[in-house]
Amino acid sequence: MHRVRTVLNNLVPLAPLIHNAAGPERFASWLLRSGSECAVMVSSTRHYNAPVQAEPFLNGSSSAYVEEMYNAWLADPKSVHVSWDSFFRNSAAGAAPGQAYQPPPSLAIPGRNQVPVTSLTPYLGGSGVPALGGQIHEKVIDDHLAVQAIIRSYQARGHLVADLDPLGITYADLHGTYTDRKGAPPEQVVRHHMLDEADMDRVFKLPSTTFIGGKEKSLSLREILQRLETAYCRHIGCEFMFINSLEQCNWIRQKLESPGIMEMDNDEKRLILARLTRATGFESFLARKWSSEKRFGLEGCEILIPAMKQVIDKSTELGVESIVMGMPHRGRLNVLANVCRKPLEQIFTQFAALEAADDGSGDVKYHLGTYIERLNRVTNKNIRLAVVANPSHLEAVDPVVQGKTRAEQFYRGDGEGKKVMSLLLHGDAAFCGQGIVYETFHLSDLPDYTTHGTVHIVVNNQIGFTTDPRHSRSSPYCTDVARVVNAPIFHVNSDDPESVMHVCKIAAEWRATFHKDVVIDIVCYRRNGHNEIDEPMFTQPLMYRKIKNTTPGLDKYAERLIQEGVVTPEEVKDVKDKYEKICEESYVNARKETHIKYKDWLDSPWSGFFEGKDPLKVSPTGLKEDTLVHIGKKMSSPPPNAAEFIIHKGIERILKSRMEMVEARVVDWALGEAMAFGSLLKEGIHVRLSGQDVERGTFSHRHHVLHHQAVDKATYRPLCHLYPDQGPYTVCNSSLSEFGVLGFELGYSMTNPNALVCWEAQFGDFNNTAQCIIDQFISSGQAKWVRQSGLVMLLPHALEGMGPEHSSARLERFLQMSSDDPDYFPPESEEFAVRQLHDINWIVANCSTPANYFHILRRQIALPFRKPLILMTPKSLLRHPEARSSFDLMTENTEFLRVIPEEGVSTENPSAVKKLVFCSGKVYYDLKKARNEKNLDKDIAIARVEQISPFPYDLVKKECAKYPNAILCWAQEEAKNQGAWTYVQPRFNTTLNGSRDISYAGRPTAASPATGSKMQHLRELKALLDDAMAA
Ligand SMILES: Cc1ncc(C[n+]2csc(CCOP(=O)(O)OP(=O)(O)O)c2C)c(N)n1
Ligand SMILES: [Mg+2]
Repeated sequence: MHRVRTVLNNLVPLAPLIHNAAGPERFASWLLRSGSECAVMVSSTRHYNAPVQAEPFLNGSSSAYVEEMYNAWLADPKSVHVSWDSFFRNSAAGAAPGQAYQPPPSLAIPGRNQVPVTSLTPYLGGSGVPALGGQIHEKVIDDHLAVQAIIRSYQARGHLVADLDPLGITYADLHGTYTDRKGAPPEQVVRHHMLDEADMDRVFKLPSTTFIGGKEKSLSLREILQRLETAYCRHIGCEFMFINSLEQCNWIRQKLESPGIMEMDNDEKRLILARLTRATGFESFLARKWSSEKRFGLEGCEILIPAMKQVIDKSTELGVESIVMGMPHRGRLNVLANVCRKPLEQIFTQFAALEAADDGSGDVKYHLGTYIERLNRVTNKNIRLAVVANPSHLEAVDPVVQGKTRAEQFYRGDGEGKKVMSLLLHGDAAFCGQGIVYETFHLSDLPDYTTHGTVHIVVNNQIGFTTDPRHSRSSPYCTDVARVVNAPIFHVNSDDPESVMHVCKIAAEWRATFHKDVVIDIVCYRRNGHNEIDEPMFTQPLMYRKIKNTTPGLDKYAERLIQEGVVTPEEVKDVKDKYEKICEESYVNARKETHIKYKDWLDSPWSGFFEGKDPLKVSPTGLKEDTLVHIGKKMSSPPPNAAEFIIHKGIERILKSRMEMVEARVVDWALGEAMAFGSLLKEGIHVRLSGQDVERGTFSHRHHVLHHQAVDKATYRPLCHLYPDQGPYTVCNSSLSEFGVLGFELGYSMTNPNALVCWEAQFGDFNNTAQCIIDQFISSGQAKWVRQSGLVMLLPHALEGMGPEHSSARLERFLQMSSDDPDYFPPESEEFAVRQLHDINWIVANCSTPANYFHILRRQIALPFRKPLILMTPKSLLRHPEARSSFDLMTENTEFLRVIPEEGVSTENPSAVKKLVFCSGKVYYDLKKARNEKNLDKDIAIARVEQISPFPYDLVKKECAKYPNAILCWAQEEAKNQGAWTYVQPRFNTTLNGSRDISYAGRPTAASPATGSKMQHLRELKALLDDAMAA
């Protein structure tokens, strides 16, 4: 809240200047406050000062029209006819009488709530403004225009002087110093206005753009100003006039301006007090019992709890049944206790140093998630609340929450978001500092990503750790990022609980009405340091001196309600004591616990999924040939209404070649993928493929959406029309975001285990802009939060002479984060493979055939548990004539091959084989070609490690044993410090147990993933192939 002065300096208010001999006046100063205290004061830059009486059209009822025109012109000069534009411009520039006029368009019929200026004549008596012969004096018009502009000023900029900050340091600008300016808005807010005290009791017609009149169509200027001050300049500051929809602007005006709109009955007030008491009591209880524990308490913003409950109550009342929440550390335990009503025992046991009863590494208490189904006592409806577990990385959970919400809406058939909604909480510093917030906002209105409106609440304690807003943002408000999606933003003073409740109610109603995002910015403070053992006076001495002298919000509100006679002091105490007793009892029970259970903190339970399943049994992934043929043909056929649906000639060719493949019983990469997706759809599994340009495929190979060449938006998605009762298929081009979209898909994958959710990077290397989702959620999510995900990351990867970028998906990083032990060869058994998969954090693979790609995708669903799959995918192999697979490798009794052994002539006499080369991915085809060219087919065997992690120790051992006299080599196209080498080397050593060595053939170490020179690329490739083929 340190931004007001800066903003006001930049204000360009639009009120007309009306001449007055007394000179410019600040009228709010003579109305509402004394001395220099003033409300919005406008410095006019546009002068509507042509002597309008000289204009022949400015008389009678046309004045109302002119008034509307002028108002519209002020808002946007292009919104009016050019003749009006030129008239107002000329007039503002001071054109001589009669000169500004150009013939206007025909007069419009006066709209609802419009009153001809002539009808005001009776009101004008006292003000000495005569109406002569049916013609209104120009002052009447000017004064009405002025009043209208004033109203608009309040609506647009009233928030700048609203009393929003409980500390009263609001009025320091971003680069100023802290001073006690409470109640004293800056002098710079000047309205050069020529209406004077004598005008205050004149009555003005109200325009249709305000609701301050209630049923009244006109009010005195004094009353107008009073009501505008009440609506816009007290404890609520609303930014909404940038919203492009008139309907939405009017909706908000009505919610803020209607007389008496904020009135509450005593029961409502008592409810707020009770909730505030619990929120405050919870923190002070923890502070007393565990004074030296970090908990990131809510002190200074306890109102958050009643606020969230208000949003939930109202939303439930409006039909919502499930709320998915994401939030940072601040106040999280309080939210779990008092919003979700998580048993206090479970929270308190987290403070004791107890053993965990289940597997996993767990997480600190203020990161854990939760899931609760309970009765909402206010609305008497059942409601599901989930708080999604999150890492320390602020805001990273935002897109995850959105994905989870979207998935829940999808499975419930809630296409408009009426039943499921998301609620996101933010800190002020993180909300404006983290780019993921922007990425998440940009998903909010995309057809395949929208959650139909999110309520955002910012705990704006005016500090981030030790940094105050003067050093943490350049925007006036911490919430400005929300303006990009036209979300209304309600700033509200945390010390006025009723105002907070009012904006929460509006926010819930806004979401239910328009299904768009909305932001509540609770301006508050942080009573303690960043955490409870942190000293804030080191860095914010003035602010914290102020905080020390600030009465806690609960005490202020209790006092107020006592004064109003709503409660007695005894009642206040009673509510406090009761909650204290509840906490004490839970504390006693918690002390009896001997273990903590991570499962108590699961945010996405998959009820029924694991029950009755053999945890080590994988269903078959091979298919009946009929199914392959059926899907293959569908993927090769034009839309059923082919006669009307014009497809591109190139697509016709692709479909034809697909059909030829089906007839020849082979698949290429794209067809193999379609077989995997299609067959899962046949089994009722939902498949979702999301990422940049995935519909066509970056490399123009997929074509899952065919476009009518003559009709906009007419498309055909073959995979949606395979079987009448198939699972739903979603393929969607995403916004150009990785962090946001990958997070979203991860969230989507959390809702239902029976779905194949895939995210594809445009090129694999772009995954690094989503690194936080990879590190914090995908690789470690299960260990920290006992939450599984079968998300598939498709990462185009291979060095093909395209330069440093677009070559490497950074396979080495994924492998480095794999959790299997390089020194441990697990016991060999029938279940070797599935046990390994069960125990690892994720699967990393680099397939070289379409059949293997097909199987590994299907295996994601065939597994009795879920693991993320990180898949390096090819580029040139998409069209490589050898990178095709026969149906024979996909039919029943076939499966994913973790290692593809050599199948060529060298297998005829394995003991004569001189060298066994292991490799992975596309380089196999280069090696094979080089071997053939060098006539070494009998001498060298090549084995492909398709699943790199978990490492197929058993199969690698078998391959090595097959060629007892061969030297062993690992060949890769990546640099030595990249690719799989550093991962496989120790694992080969473990496999071989010191009996044989394995050498390296590949590029030398490098800082960059690939050269930018084609020539250099080819030279390097030749060298590595020579090396791999050398004896
Ligand atoms: C991405 C990220 N960077 C840095 C941090 C370290 N950190 C933890 S809390 C915090 C300050 C957060 O300030 P704000 O968002 O205003 O929340 P508050 O603690 O004030 O409630 C910082 C910098 C983090 N958790 N995440
Ligand atoms: Mg903060």
